[in-house]
Order: sequence, then C-alpha cells, then structure tokens
Amino acid sequence: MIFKYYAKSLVSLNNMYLEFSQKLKKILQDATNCIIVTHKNPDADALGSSMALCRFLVKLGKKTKVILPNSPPDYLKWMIDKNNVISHEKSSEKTKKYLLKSDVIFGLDFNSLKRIGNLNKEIENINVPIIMIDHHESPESFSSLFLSRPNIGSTSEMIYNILKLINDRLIDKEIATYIYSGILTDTGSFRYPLTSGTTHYIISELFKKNINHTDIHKKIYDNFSFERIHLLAVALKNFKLLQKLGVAYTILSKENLEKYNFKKGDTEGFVNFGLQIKDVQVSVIFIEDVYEGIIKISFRSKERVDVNKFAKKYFNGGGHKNASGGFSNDSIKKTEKKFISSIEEFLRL
Ligand SMILES: [Mn+2]
Repeated sequence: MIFKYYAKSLVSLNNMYLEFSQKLKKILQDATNCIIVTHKNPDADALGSSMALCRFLVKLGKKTKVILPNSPPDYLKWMIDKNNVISHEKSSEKTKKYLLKSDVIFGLDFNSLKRIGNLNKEIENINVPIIMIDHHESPESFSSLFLSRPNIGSTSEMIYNILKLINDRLIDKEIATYIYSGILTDTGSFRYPLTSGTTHYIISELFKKNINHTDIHKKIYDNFSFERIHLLAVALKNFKLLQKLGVAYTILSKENLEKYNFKKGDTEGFVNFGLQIKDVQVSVIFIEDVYEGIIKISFRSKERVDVNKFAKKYFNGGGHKNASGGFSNDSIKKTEKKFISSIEEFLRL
C-alpha cells in the first residue's frame, strides 16, 4: 500500500495534539494493518501507551499487533494481551511476517532506533509511514510523523490526549487502566517535576472510566518476589554516599544478582531510594548485566541536575533530565572510578 502522506513534521506548538490527531486520522483512513513498537525492556509507560493504542485501533477496526523487542518483566505481564503482542526476541519470523503486511508503524516511548535493538534492522527495510510519539530528550529524526514532547511526563499522557481527540467514546476501562499505569509509573506516582495540572485532570477523566487505581497500584508496586526483596536489601546496603557532591550510588554485582535469582525488571525502582537521603541530588545504580556483558547504569536526579546530559557525555546513554540510563564496557571497579571522577567534574561545571 502506498501512502501519499510522508511529510516530515515535528509538531511542537500548542495545537500540537489537534494537528497531530488530524494528520493521524488521515493516515489511519487508508491503513488496515497497524504495528506498534516500543523500546527494549519495556516499562509500564511503554506497555501502557502501546496496549492502550493497540486496543483503541482494534476497536477502530484495524488489525493491530504490538511488537516488543524482548519480553516484559514478570511483574508487568498482566498488562499484556497475548493475542496481540509478539516478542521479537522469541518469535522473529512472526515479527517479520507482520511487519511485511503492515501499512503503518507506530513507535512509542523511544526516540532513537538504538532503543529497539535488533528489531531496528527489520524495520529499516519496511517502507511504510513511521509515526513516533515520545517524551524523551534529543529525538533522532527517522519518522514520517513525529510528536516529540520532552516536557510531558509520560508517553501514556500523550497517547490519552491523542485518542481522546480521535474518538473519546472508544476509551474504555481497559484503555484507561493502561494509560493510568503508564502515567503512574513515569511520574513516580505523581511526584516528578513534569507532573502537571493536566496530568491530574487526565487522571480525573480516567476515573470516569471506572478504573480501579488501588488494584493497579497493587499489581505494579506490591508484586515483589521474596527474592527481589532480598536483592533490594543488598542494593540498599551497598549504597555509598559522596556527601560533598550530594551523590549516592549503589552497585549490584553478578554474584549479588545470581544469589537472588535475578530476572529482568527485578531492579526497577531500586535507584530511586538514593534520592531519599537528605541533601542527595543524584542517585545511581550500577548493575553487572550477565546477559549483555556490560555494566548497566541508571541515573536519577532532582531539579536542576541534568543526568540526561551526564549519561550522554560519560556513559553512552541518555533519557530525561531527571531520569536517564547508560552503560559501560569496563569492569565494575573501573566504571566506579570513572563515575566518581566524572560526576565530580560534571557537577563542578
Ligand atoms: Mn516513558
């Protein structure tokens, strides 16, 4: 299927949602098969925005599949509708088949093709419009239609605004639940600076769809395995404090992870505990990733400290101003040393 609409467009004005939804509506008119892709190691915002859009498109009569670069962590599996979700890592043939049939590809909650791993190669060869909706800093330009808003707290919030403009009546309890989950987690339960009055207004609209916020919270946050609690204890115990800099960091070694039967997603949120220490502005966790043979790093900060810039400059990463990630190919010891000198240099600038 050939599309007439390929204009590059980075919509960034106040009317952005309206303009974007109108363009999207036009694209959807000619589309039968839709694909939604989100980033590797999907979090609740990636899954929430993708599953919400997927259910909405299915209700619009579109054949829709969500393709995940790899499987979600166990504690988020409840968000997956198995009939419409494919893991590229597990079934690459199926992925190829659906991509070949697709008329349009959505990319949600990422803005760099690096973030989808090998799936990138499959998509490169597909010549259909790519529509990106995302809230990370410094977007790469690779899509036909791009809604990039780094000043919004979650992709799920953006998706809600778009779906509402396309057809409010199609937003049901399930879609509202997906959206709520994404907003809840990406705003740190409504406490991060990008949480706005609009965010809360949207939540009040989601309540009108009868969401059960207590149940959602329980599924996301009260879902630790016993081993994960022990792993958290180790991470907390390993925290070190660079008092003069207002920096706290912790390390989980390969041995720590093995001892407590680490599974992907188990360390989600651990880094945030460092920010609970008085006067700490930056919290970091280093995780020795046995699967990928690297040290994975998560950065969190408060207010003006820009860990997106820091991750980019020193640790091959990026993300948001107050929450970003990166990695190191060095040993734990070397990485720690490099971190201590680089964060000092960075904060003194
Ligand atoms: Mn997000």
